[in-house]
Amino acid sequence: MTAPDAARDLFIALTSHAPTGVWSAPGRVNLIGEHTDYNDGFVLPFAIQHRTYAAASLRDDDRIRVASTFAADPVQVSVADLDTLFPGAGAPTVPEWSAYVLGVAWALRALTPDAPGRGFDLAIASDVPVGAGLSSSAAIEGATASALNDLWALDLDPVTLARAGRRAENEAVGAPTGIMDQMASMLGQPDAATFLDCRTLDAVSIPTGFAPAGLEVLVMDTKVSHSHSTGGYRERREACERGAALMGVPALRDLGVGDLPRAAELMDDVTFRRVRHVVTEDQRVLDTVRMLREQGPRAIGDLLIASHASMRDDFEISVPELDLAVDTALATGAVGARMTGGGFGGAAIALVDRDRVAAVSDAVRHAFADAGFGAPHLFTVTPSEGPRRDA
Ligand code: GAF
Repeated sequence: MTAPDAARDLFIALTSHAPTGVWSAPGRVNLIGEHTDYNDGFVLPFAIQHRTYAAASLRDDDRIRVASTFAADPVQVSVADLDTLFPGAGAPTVPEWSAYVLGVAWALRALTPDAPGRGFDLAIASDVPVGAGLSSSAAIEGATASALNDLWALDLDPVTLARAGRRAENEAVGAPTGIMDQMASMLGQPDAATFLDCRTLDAVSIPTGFAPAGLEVLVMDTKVSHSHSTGGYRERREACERGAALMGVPALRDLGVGDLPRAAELMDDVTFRRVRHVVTEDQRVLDTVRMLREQGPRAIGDLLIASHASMRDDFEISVPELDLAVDTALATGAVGARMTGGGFGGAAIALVDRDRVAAVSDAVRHAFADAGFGAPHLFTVTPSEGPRRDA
């Protein structure tokens, strides 16, 4: 069954009637610019064809019922509960999948306190792989925000909806993430990546040119699961904040590669390497945008490779499975490859000639089997559109 049908069927099982509509939002792949978003820096993600669907209707009372194919039981609260459900950053008080939905409802209510928020029923189904670093959570947030924006007649713009999604993630779920994933999902366009300045939230659509160049983006999901509400992500963020404070700047965005020698003198080795990753990664995003514009996607391979090395050696967020996927793809002729997303598991991407996708995929499968790793999930993605109403 397709995900939109699953969302609709689940909605009918929950309510015994058809939904008013079905809304969807995509997951994302980050082409380059990792852990730069919460440093006010640059990112270049694109929305993918995998989407999360929310079938929804308003109710006549103030109850909220949310159901998901991820979970056996629906969650019920009242609209009034939203005001007290998420007191601020910390452990969620509802099951995690529902905190993404209820957190968005809460953030939208906080943004529009005078709007007459009403109860709703909402059922979620998704074909975005969960735990793969492809922003299944931002897709839930985007689908929910789009549904409520229409049902509650809020008329909010995509950037405001993205901010509400991020607020849900930070304060309802308790994951200290940046704004990249929500913006990537909200601003997705076919055949283009979103070049985002995470300080100003200025976004420019950059044609990727993958298809005309005969290239595919192969996702290599290691199936090593990760979570950004726990340890490593938060620690990396704190190291970046420490580095910025030692350099006397508001955020690492304010440093350039020319500042690195001074940074090396001022901080311990670990903090310095975290800073060096972010500063050089910001530069790689700018270089990638320039290369895409001037020479096309074949020219960005070395930047992707350098990005992976920086995450592996300086930021230390890769895992052996990600390194093996990247190394194997490159050894089998990929133009470039790197892990994508927050790290500590999840997926890597490889930019591969269309007629080499099968060979690279076979090589990665064999390398994983030889290393005794679990089988990876391999599939190609294309830059795709942002949220939409499907029915
Ligand atoms: C995760 C976060 F949600 C993003 O905000 C970003 O920091 C990313 O990790 C790393 O680039 O996806």
